[in-house]
Amino acid sequence: SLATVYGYPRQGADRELKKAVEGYWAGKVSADELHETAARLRRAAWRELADAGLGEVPSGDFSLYDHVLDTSVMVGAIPERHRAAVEADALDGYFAMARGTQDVAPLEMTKWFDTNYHYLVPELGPDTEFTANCVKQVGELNEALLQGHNPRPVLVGPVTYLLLSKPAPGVAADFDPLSLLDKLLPVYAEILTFLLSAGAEWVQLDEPAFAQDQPKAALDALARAYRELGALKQRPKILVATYFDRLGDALPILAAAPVNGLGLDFTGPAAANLDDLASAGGLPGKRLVAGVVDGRNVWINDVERSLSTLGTLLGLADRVDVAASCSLLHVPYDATLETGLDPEVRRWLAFARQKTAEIVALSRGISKGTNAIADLIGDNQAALRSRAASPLTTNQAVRERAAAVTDADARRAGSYGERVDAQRARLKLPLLPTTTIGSFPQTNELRVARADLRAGRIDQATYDERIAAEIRQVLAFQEEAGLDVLVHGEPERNDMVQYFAERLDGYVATQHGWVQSYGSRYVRPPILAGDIARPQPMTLRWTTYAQSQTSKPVKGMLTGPVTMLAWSFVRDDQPLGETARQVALALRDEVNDLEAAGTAVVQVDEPALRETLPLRAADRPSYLEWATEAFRLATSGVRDDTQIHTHMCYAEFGEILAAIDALDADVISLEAARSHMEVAHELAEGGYPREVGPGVYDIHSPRVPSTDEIERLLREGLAAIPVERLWGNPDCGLKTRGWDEVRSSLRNLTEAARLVREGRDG
Ligand code: THG
Ligand code: ZN
Repeated sequence: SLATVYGYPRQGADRELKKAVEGYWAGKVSADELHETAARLRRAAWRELADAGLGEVPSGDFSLYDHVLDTSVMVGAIPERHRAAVEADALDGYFAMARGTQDVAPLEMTKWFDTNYHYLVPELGPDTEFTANCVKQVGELNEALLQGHNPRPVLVGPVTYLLLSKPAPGVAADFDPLSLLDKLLPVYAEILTFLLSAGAEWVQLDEPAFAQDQPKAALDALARAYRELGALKQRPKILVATYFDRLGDALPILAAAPVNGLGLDFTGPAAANLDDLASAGGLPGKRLVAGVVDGRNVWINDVERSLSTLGTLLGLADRVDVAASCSLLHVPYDATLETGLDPEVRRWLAFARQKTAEIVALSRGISKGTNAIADLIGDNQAALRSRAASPLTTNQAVRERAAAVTDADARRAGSYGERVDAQRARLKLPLLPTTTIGSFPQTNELRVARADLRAGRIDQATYDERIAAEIRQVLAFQEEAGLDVLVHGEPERNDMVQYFAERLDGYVATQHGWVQSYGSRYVRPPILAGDIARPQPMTLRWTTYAQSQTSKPVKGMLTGPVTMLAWSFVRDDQPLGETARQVALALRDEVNDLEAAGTAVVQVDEPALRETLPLRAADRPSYLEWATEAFRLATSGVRDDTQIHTHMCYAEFGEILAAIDALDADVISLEAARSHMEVAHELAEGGYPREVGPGVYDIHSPRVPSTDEIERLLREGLAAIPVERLWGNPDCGLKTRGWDEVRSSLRNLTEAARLVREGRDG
C-alpha cells in the first residue's frame, strides 16, 4: 500500500503566493519573479510530501488562480472576449479571464461543490472548439520528475468539467455542455498521450460531480468517457478520483470502466461507499485509493477506525492505497504554527501537514501491520479520548438547554398579522422605508486602528473612541441622507463570522489557518470545537451606543446560525443540527438582550443558507429543517413589536423559497439588482406573505446608480410586492466600497424612494 494526496495547499506557509500574485497585478513583481515564486512553492510542497513518506505526489494541482480556469486553458476553451488578451500574453490573458479588464468581464465565479473554494465557470457553446495545451501540466510534471519525485498529474475529469460549465453569453440558455463530450474526449486523449511521453505512469482524472445526483444523460456520459479513454492504445494508467460524498449510481459504472484505479471518499456520509463497493463486487484487478482521512475538516483521524475500514477494503480491490478524502487545498497548512492555541486543543487538530503524516502512518499500518505503528495508535487514542472528555468540548448546561428546546421556542408569539400591527405602531415608518444591509466602508484608518490595538501601539480606550467616532459619523450621514432604519456600520468587526466566533465559548480562532477562498483571497475559518455558550453580550455595547445618538431606529446586526457553521470548521462529533441549535441559543440571548435594551429592529443574516444545501437531494429536507429551526430559535424570543430582518446574498433561491418562508422573518433583504428583481417576482409567485427589500443597486461595482435607475427598479419591485410590504435598500453590505460612492448612491436611493412615494400620493 502506498500513501498519496490529491492536492496540497498552494499558497505556502506565509501566503507567499498571494503576495507574488497581487504584487504582479500591482506591477511590483515581474512575470519571471512570479513564476519563480510559484516554482519554489511547488518544489517545497513536493519535498515536504516526499519527506513525509508519500509514495506518489500530485503534480499540476498547483494554480496561480484556480484549477478549473487552468483546465479551460488546457483544453483551449477561451471565451471569445478573452482571446485577444490570451494571444497577446498568456499570463495576462489568464488573469483577464479570472478578473476581467477595463473592457471585458471576467468569467463568473461560483462555489466548488459544497466547499468554501470558488472556481471560475467555463463558458461553452455549440461552436466551442477544444485544442490541447499541455504547457502547464507537462511543465509541472517535468519539474517534479527532475526533482526526483514520483508525480501523478491531477486533472479535472472531462465529464465533471462539462458539468461545471455554463452556456457562454449569447448561447441559448438550454444549451447542454455535455453535448460537447465527443469533441472534448479526443483532446483529453491527446493530453494523456503527452503526459505518458513526458514520463507519467499514472494520471488522475477528478470526477467529483458524481458525488452529486446526476441525470441518466450524465451517467451515460461518464460511462462513455471512460470506455473511450480506457480503450486508448497508448496511455498512462488512469485513476478516476471522486470525493465530497458517496458515489451512488456512478459507482458501478466506474467499477466496470476499463480504467486502472478508482479513488473513493470514505469519510462522513461518504462512508456509505464501503457497502456500495462491496455490493458492486469490489474492484477486482484495479487500484483503490481510499480517502479515509477527512480532507476538508481539521480534526485528527480516528486511526483505529480508519485501519478497520482499510482492512475491509483490502478484500475488495487488487491494491489499496491511502489518501485524504479530497485535495488538502481545503484545510490550512500546518497546525503546529498555532502556538496561540491551548495545547490540548492543538493536539486534536490536523491541518495539511499533519494529515499527510496520518496518511503515511495508515499506509504503513496496512502494509507492515498495526504493530509497526503501535506508538502512534496509542497517542491517537489518547488524543481522541482527551477530546471526547474535555470540558472544552462538553458544557452540560448548554446540552441540557438544547435538549429542552420545544417547538414553541422556535415560534414567534404573535401571528404575522399581529406583529405587523404592533411594529407599525411602534416604528411609524413611512411607506417604502429605506435601510442598508449593515456594514459601511471599512476604511484604512479602521484597519490600522485594529492593527495598532493588536500590536499594543494604542490602548483599548483609544481604540474604542475611534470606533465611537466612526459610528457617530456613519449615523450623521444616514440621518442627513434621510434613511429610515439606521445601522451603526460595523466598524468594530473584521469578518462577520470571526467577530462572533471570538466572543463565543466553544469556538477557537487560528492565527495562520488560511484557506484559499478564490484567486488570491483567503479566509481563516474559526473552529467550532466545543459546546457553544455566550459568556457575555457580543454586540450590545455598540448597538446601544448608536441608538443613544439618534432618535431613528437603529438595527441590531447579527450573523445567523447557519452562516456561523458554513464559514467555520465544524465539529465532526455531533450532528450539524445540534451545533446549529447551540449557536442559535447563544444568538437568541443576544437578540433578547438587544430588545431589552430598547432595540426595535434586529437583523440576523443568513447569506450561507442556500450555499450550504447538501449535494444529494435526499439530504436536503433534513438540512432545511434544522437550518430554519435554528434561525427561528434565534429570533423567536422577542415581542411582537420587535421587527426581525434577515439578509441573503445572491444565490439561486428557487430551491429554497419554502425555507425562506419558513424563517418567518418580518423583513428580508435580498440581492436582486443584477437580475432585474427576478427574486421579488419568484417570492411573490410563491405567495410570500411578509416584507421584502429586493436590493436596488449592485454593491459589487463602484458605479453610482442614478436616482432614475433606482426609481425604475423600485417600480419594478412594486410590480411584484405591494407597496405596504416593499423596502428600499442596496443589494448587500457596503464594507468593500469607498465613502464617496456610498454617499452618492444612498442619497440617490432615498431620493428615488421619495419620488416613488410622492408619485403614489399625487
Ligand atoms: N467570511 C468568512 N467566510 C466566507 C466569507 C466571509 N466565505 C464565503 C465568502 N465570504 C468568501 N468571500 C471572501 C471575500 C473576501 C475575502 C475572502 C473571502 C478576502 N480575504 C482577505 C484576503 O485574502 O486578502 C483576508 C481578510 C482578512 O484579513 O481576514 O478579501 O465573509 N469567514
Ligand atoms: Zn449580501
